[in-house]
Parts: sequence; structure tokens; C-alpha cells
Amino acid sequence: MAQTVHHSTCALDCPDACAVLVSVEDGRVTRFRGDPAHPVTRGFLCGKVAQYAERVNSPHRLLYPQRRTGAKGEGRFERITWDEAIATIAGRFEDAAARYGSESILPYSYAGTMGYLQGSGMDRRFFHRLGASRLDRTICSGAGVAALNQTLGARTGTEPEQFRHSKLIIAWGANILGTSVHLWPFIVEARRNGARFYTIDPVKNRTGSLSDRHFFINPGSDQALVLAMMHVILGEGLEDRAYIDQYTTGITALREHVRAWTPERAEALTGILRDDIVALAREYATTRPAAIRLNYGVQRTERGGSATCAIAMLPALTGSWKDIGGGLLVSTSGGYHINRAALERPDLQQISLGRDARIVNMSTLGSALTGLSDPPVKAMMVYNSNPAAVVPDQHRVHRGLAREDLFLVVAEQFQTDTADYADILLPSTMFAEHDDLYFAYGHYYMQLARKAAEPPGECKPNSEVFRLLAARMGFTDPCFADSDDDMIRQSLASPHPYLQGVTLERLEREHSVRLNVSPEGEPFQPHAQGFPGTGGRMEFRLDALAYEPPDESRHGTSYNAAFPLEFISPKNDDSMNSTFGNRPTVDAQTAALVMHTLDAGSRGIQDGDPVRVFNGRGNLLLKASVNGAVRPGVVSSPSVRWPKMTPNRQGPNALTSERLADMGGSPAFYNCMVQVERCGD
Ligand SMILES: Nc1nc2c(c(=O)[nH]1)N[C@H]1C(S)=C(S)[C@@H](COP(=O)(O)OP(=O)(O)OC[C@H]3O[C@@H](n4cnc5c(=O)[nH]c(N)nc54)[C@H](O)[C@@H]3O)O[C@H]1N2
Ligand SMILES: Nc1nc2c(c(=O)[nH]1)N[C@H]1C(S)=C(S)[C@@H](COP(=O)(O)OP(=O)(O)OC[C@H]3O[C@@H](n4cnc5c(=O)[nH]c(N)nc54)[C@H](O)[C@@H]3O)O[C@H]1N2
Ligand code: SF4
Ligand SMILES: [Mo]
Repeated sequence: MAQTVHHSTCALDCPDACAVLVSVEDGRVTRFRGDPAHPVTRGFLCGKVAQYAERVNSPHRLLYPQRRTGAKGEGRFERITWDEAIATIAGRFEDAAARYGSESILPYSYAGTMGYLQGSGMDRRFFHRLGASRLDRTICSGAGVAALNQTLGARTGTEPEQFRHSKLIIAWGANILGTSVHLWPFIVEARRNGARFYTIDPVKNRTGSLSDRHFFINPGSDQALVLAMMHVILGEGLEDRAYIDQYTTGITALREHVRAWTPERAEALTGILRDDIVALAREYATTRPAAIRLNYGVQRTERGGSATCAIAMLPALTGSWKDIGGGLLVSTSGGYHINRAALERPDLQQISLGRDARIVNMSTLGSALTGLSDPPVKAMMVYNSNPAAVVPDQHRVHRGLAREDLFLVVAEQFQTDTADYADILLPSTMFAEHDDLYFAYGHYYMQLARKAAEPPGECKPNSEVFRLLAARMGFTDPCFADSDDDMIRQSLASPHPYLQGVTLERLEREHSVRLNVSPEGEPFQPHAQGFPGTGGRMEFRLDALAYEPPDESRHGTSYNAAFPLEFISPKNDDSMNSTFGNRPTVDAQTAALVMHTLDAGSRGIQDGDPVRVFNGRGNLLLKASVNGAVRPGVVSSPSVRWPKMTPNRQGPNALTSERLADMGGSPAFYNCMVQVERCGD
């Protein structure tokens, strides 16, 4: 058999953006491996993608364009041709634009693929030229992005490779083994050299179980912990005066502000014992180098933006940014200064509208579909996303998707809940079946992936679908004829120094090229010499350090004794948001409700019992998993389950609300109060 091996990049929404070797036998994809030559992938893949050939070759893949024949949401379709599909979509978009204005059309996409071309290229050009509403893509990291830009002036952090030099590593709301496993070998190496590894999380997941110490923290209370740590550090003179003098402002006011934040006060809010807070603060301030891996869990709360700001201030207080293996890693995506204007062409909005189009927040899709006027949303196109599963306040979202007067196009790989509501359903390629250019949010290597195999059936890449639509709608701007390679070159044509030397030719040869963030062979230390993005200095902003417990929490203003438990729905190790939700093993994992023995006992619930989790918004039918992974008062369900796989078609977001975090317009998924009861077998 003729076997070939192709370089590719994992396109899933994961910090690691692994370099992948794809084996192809007689045109069929047979195996996915990690590229041993990539400095962060280092030859292995996570469990999800090691089995990706099963997804590529699945008999359940969507292979042909289809038109809905049943009721919305029912999932009955008939096959049509691409020509018919494109003509129908173009016709309906033209009709909506003529009757209600082009802003009645809404694109809806997120990070099904992280590739630039299939994620934010021809699609953006098309919708800009059409004059459609613009989507504010807030659902994952809106609060954190706003917080980091405000506090550090950039979204660049410590390189993963530098963690091997750390002596203390704190995983702060970061389930490293589950969600960014390629940092783990560097942590193992550091620990072999004597480093300690701590976790701060309401859930003691796999990462917490393997830590030297786990600190259970109440959801949404991180700011209180930071304030008390600052109280100890400044009270005991453990701060780095030289770094603070040279690179920060506001220390005098900060000193004053944190005086009242005693560890006793923080203990009551966080659930972490005062002595533990004191010891953690001392250890963090006196161990060098000390690195914090903060992931995006913390910012999925009502205080998530401020909490991210507060945590991001800690390394400046201790001068940890100066150390190789110190500092903070949230995201590295701020290193990728591609030429976005050339890729996405926002200027095209001027042609149709003469101005920029309105912006709709993706996190409140339910309200947008059921409440927006001037104009209402009359047509929507979903790609790279599964809003019927992942968006909060699921009932509202489903009500919106079920609207008879909404024309819905969905481009998908599988028959998701969202696909069930489509009027026109289009079959999409997977990452091994198209070309793309990839950034990462967990390392500094730009990557190029060439198609490894022909797509099955009539699947098409997003870039091609939008080219066809543009042609059908008569958009004649030459940018709609750009090939994928043209778009790659345009994206890389950036004046930013980090992109110097990152060319298509070099990517073609090397597949993966380190951004020019530091001279070759030298580590990248984004804030060793201050904060260029905020004018040189970081401000200890007190507005980000004014803590009030989240409204929807045990200590909050809207506490209601009928719903006394804090429900969080963090990532499941073996899936990727709702992607892989159709795997039976994943469905079983995401059907679990993790509870503490006391909360289970007082409700007559035993390990393995069926339970109903509910609040005023919805009902989840799950299976109790009674163990030591959460504290009393907190329950957790690994997410995001497919609603259609459940008995009552409700996933975790049937419980969550449209309440937003304090910054960036992102959801407060992890502040969600519920009650739990045992239900019949
Ligand atoms: N296996 C797997 N990997 C993934 C994903 C996946 O679904 N599955 N999703 C990908 C995506 S889209 C993203 S954004 C990243 C996210 O990666 P992470 O941010 O690591 O994942 P989360 O589960 O959102 O949150 C991390 C941790 O924060 C904890 N947490 C919740 N609330 C709080 C809080 O108030 N304070 C603190 N300190 N901790 C809290 C959760 O219990 C969880 O363990 O992972 C990516 N990788
Ligand atoms: N309760 C709760 N809800 C959450 C979260 C949580 O932790 N708890 N996490 C939130 C976070 S961090 C995020 S990022 C969002 C993620 O939300 P989404 O971005 O919607 O992510 P997925 O659920 O993985 O759905 C992506 C879909 O894109 C499809 N897809 C993949 N590649 C392509 C392609 O090339 N073309 C097309 N057309 N389709 C493709 C996949 O088949 C998949 O169905 O969910 C959020 N929702
Ligand atoms: S999901 Fe993440 S860890 Fe797994 S292969 Fe993709 S990039 Fe690597
Ligand atoms: Mo995300």
C-alpha cells in the first residue's frame, strides 16, 4: 500500500496548536502523530487527536449539501447540489438585505478551527462586503483579553519552554493535563529539578491530583485571594522595590488599599485557610523563578476580568518578570501581529453600508435572536461553532434558532444540535483536508499546514464556500478571487518586527517558524524591561482590585436558598468544548455531576445515582459522582455535552445565564446557582 506522511497542524481550539504528522494510505487518512521536531509538541498528541482518524473516517460525517424537510430542530434533511445550496443562500441573503437591511444578516462563528483562512479570512471579507452585522467573538476569552490588554498592554506571556527553569509553578484555574497537556513535560522537568507545583481551582481535577498542593477556591473569588497575597507581600516587605520603582505606578495607593485585605477576610470569601494564604504569598514572593500558568477558567465569572487583572499584577509586585522561567502565561496570541486588515478587509463595509456595521455579542445570542430589532436578525450563517450547545441560556438560544422566520445556514462536519435547526446544511472539511496558516495561544510558532488528503463526499473548506457565495452575489472586488496562498502572503505581509522573516517560503520548508520575538537562541521575556504596550509602566489599578462577591454566588446579592449550590461546567479532558460530543465515551464523561459527600448525603444521593440539577432556567439529568474533587457547596460537570444526546435535550448551558463578566462582554459561565435532587432510575 502506498503510504505517505504529511505535515499538518491540529486546528482545535487549544493553546498547544500541535504540529501533526498525518499518515495517508491510498488516499485515506489512517493515523495522527505528534511531530517530534516541534519544540512544544515534542512527538505526542493528546488522547482526543491521537484518535482523530476515527473522526475523519466516521460514517456519521456530513458529506453533501442538504435542505431541511422536517420541522426546525427535528434533523430531517434531503440532499441537494452545491449549486442549489449556494443559489438558495445567496437568494435568501439578498432578500433579507432588500427587505430589512443587510444588518439583518448575522455571521456566527468561533474556533472550530483556529486556522486564519478557514476561521477569519474569506468569510470576513464576504460578510463585510455584504454589510452584515459584525459578531463580537467574546464567548471564550473576552474578559481575559480586555484584562490583559489593560494591565500588561499585551497578550504575550512566558514561553512554555521556559517553565522547565521554574522553581515554583502555580496552575491558577488551569487544568494543564486536560486542556494544554504540552506544558506538562516542562513542568515534569522543573519538578525533577526541585520545583514545586501548586494548583488553585474549585475542582481538584487530574492536574490538581498531581500537584504538590491543591488550594480549593470558591468560584469567582480569586481577586480576594490576590488582595490578601498582596497584603502579606507588602506587609512583610517581600516586594521587588527596584522593579516596582522602575516599571510600575500606583504602589503607594496599592499599599494603602490592601491593608484592609487581611488573610482572615479572604479566607471567608475564598474558602482558603488564612495560614495557607500567608504561606502561599511568602513562597510565591521568595521563590525564584516563580511562574504562574493562568488559563481562561478564572475569567468565566462575573468578576473574571478584574480577577485576571489582579493576578496579572502579581509578577510585577515580585519582579518575577525578570527571571527566565518566571512571569505569567495566559496567552501568547498577542505575539502574532499578522496583517489582519489585509486578511479580513473591514474596509469593504464602506461599499455596502458607507459605515461600519453594527456589532452583536455572540454570548447573548439568545437575546439577539429573540429580541433584537432595527433590524431583527432574519438570516444567520453558522460555521466553526455549535451555538445550540455552547452558548449560555440555552432555552433562549433554541427558541431563537427555532424561529420560522429565521433563515439559518450551518456549515458543519457532523449533525450537531445547531445543524438540526438549519434550513441549508453544508458539509465541511477537517483540518487534514485543507490548507491553512496557524497561530497559537500557547507558544510562539507560526505554522503552515497543507492538505494531506482529499475531502470525502462533497465537503468543502469554509474559504471555498465564501468564495462561491461572493461570486454568486456578484461581488467583483479582486480580493474574492484570492487563492488561499494569496491570503497567506497578505497575512504575513506585516511590518511588525515579530513577523520579520516569517514567510510562506520558509514555512513551506520548515512547517513551523518561531516568531521573531527575541534574538535566535535567546528566551523571550516580554516584561523584563517594562510594559511597552502601556507606555512603559504597569499600573496597579485599584478599580480592578475592588472586590465584591459575584451576584450569582453563595455570598452574592441575588442568593436564593432554593438554589444553594454553585455549578461550574469546566472543560472535559477527552473532548473539546462540544466537539467530540457525539463520541459515546465523551457523552458518558460529560453526563457526570461531581459532588461532595456532604451535599450528596443531605439529599439522599449516592455515587452513581441519577440526579436532576436545576434552577429557574433549566434541568440537567446527570449521574452523581461523589468524591473528594469538590468542596461542599460546589458541584461540577465536565462540559460541553450535546443537548441532543441527553434525555430532555438540555446540556449544561440550559442552566447558565446570559449574565456577562465584568469586562469584554464574555459570559459568566462559572457563576451559576442550582439545586440538585435524586431522581428516579
Ligand atoms: N480537553 C480539552 N481541552 C481544551 C478544551 C476542552 O474543552 N477540552 N477547550 C479549549 C478551550 S476553548 C479553552 S478556552 C481552553 C481553556 O482551558 P482552561 O482555562 O484550562 O479550562 P477551563 O475548564 O475553562 O478552566 C480551567 C479551570 O478553571 C477552574 N475554575 C472555574 N472557575 C474558577 C474560578 O473562579 N477560579 C479559579 N481559580 N478556577 C476556576 C475550572 O474548574 C477548571 O479546572 O482549553 C482548551 N483546551
Ligand atoms: N457551559 C460551558 N459552556 C461553554 C464553555 C464552558 O467551559 N462551559 N466554554 C466556552 C468556550 S471557552 C468556548 S471557546 C466555546 C466554544 O464554542 P465553539 O467554538 O462553538 O466550539 P465547539 O463546541 O468545539 O464547536 C465547534 C464546531 O465547529 C465545527 N468545525 C470544526 N472545524 C470546522 C471547519 O473547518 N469548518 C466548519 N464549518 N466547521 C468546523 C466542529 O465540528 C464543531 O461542531 O464554548 C463555550 N461554552
Ligand atoms: S487538541 Fe491540543 S493537545 Fe490535542 S493535538 Fe490538538 S493542539 Fe495538541
Ligand atoms: Mo475557549
